[in-house]
Amino acid sequence: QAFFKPIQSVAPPSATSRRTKVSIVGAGNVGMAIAQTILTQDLVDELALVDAKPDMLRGEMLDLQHAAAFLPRTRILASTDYSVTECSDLCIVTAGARQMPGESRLGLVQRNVALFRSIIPPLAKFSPDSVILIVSNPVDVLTYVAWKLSGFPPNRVIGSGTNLDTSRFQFLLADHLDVNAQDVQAYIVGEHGDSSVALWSSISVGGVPILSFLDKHQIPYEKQMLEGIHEKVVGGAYEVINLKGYTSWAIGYSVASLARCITRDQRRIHPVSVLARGFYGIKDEDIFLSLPVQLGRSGVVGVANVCMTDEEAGRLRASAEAILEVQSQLGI
Ligand code: 6V0
Repeated sequence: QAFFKPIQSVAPPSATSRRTKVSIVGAGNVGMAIAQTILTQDLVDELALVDAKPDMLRGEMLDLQHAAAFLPRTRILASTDYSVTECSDLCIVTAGARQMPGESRLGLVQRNVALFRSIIPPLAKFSPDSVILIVSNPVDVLTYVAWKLSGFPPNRVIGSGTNLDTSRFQFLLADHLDVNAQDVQAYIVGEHGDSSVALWSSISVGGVPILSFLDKHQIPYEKQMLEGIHEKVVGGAYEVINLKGYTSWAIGYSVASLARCITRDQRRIHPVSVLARGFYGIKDEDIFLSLPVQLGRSGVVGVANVCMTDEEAGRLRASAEAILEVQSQLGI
């Protein structure tokens, strides 16, 4: 109860206005970068944080709450108890074990699957109508795991996938062509990471299809140069991790852009990890990988029919195989 009322009530506040709530599980480097970007962009009415470390979590919550005078009004909650996430529109998962020295990729995945068994069912229970967005790595396999553990329809379980790889790609292309990255239409699809696929044939800048323009005007370009740009995209995360220990700002903006599209029903196209069965020649397997999809309040609204060359489609299938190899050993 307030000790003094500075405002004299005239009418009760509207009870009918729709409130938007986002929850983030994992308040580490990535989770907090996402939280801070979402707050500064005025995307939600309520933001809930969950982590296994109660003191650090409370510290992060207070630190953000203390910025209230400089931020749009947002209720910030935090708890180790999942009831704090109740009635979320979007649940973002960044909690994850880190690779230990000498540990295989599969070993890491198996530890993360065990972690997800304690995270996904309570999220699904407290927000049965939400969209679940996985960021923890390996993101494609863990999105599949989250889909299985949640019991949600596939349109409501997505992974941040190659949304970040695509942004790195657009940055490098924009730098190379000396244009604004927002004018570069280009996608990286497939696995988030080593076997990702750059869709060179569909790149355009300001409506100019780049490769067919070069071909038409017989301007020579080196395929090696293109491969070099893709290699920089794949190596981008490793480089940042080697230099500063983790990545945070770009993934924060990348996931906030997805949160905006979903909570505001923006229907924009983002390359994110989705159930790929039935698309681009991926036939029988329940695997998640990134395709350019249209996102809205209900999650995945549709999948874009991008024209791929035979080579690009072949690379996408190879990327699917790489994911399936890990996934098939999980026994989930
Ligand atoms: P971090 O800083 O170690 O944060 C992880 C957080 O998870 C910590 O605060 C832990 O306490 C918490 N946590 C661990 N177990 C649990 C649990 N059972 N319940 C609740 N919280 C728990 O790691 P960081 O934030 O740097 O990275 C998080 C994950 O994001 C990792 O898996 C990264 O590999 C992944 N990234 C994914 C990216 C993508 O593009 N998909 C990009 C960057 C990082």
